[in-house]
Amino acid sequence: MTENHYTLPELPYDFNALEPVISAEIMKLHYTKHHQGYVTNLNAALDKYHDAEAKRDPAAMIALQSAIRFNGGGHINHSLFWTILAPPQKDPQEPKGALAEKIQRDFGSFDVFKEKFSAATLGIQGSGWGWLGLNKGLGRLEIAVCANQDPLSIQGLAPIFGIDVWEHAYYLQYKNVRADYVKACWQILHWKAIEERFAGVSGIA
Ligand code: MN3
Repeated sequence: MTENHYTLPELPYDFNALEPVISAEIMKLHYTKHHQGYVTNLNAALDKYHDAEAKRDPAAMIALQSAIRFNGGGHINHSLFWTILAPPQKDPQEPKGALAEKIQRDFGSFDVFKEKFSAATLGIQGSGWGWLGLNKGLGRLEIAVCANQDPLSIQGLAPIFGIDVWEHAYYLQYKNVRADYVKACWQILHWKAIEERFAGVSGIA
């Protein structure tokens, strides 16, 4: 069944590319240990799931669901995360075009959005992710938080960008000060890539 196995996506930059905001040490561990772990464990859980399915063993299939949710979510979230980050810019960057207009319409201004997103993300108890997502039904952007590795899609939102606030994402550098990490992350958001995600998800360019 190896032909169906997930693999670690290529990191679009070097481990040190996001310094000084995220150290090369954190990036290397995050990508080669944590993300790789989700991929390895997802593949193992899916192999067992396929066996259980072939044996028509629903109890075994149900028992595997939490591993698939956790590791599958971890793979989905990190695969997206690497693509929405870019080397820090000297000047503060903001989204442009259709995404900028939509943020202004749905939150009042970019600054208000930034404040609300940061507050929600900082407020996550334990491990999780802060997200900007598109509610396609209502046609509006929403800020949401997910526990553990739950993907945003289970809340009915299409992910535009997210910030990983698991301690593995910042502790080696920021210790317990999640607020400093989240604040610094605004310097490494790859707005062009995020604008493209928004255009792809919303159909608005
Ligand atoms: Mn992580």
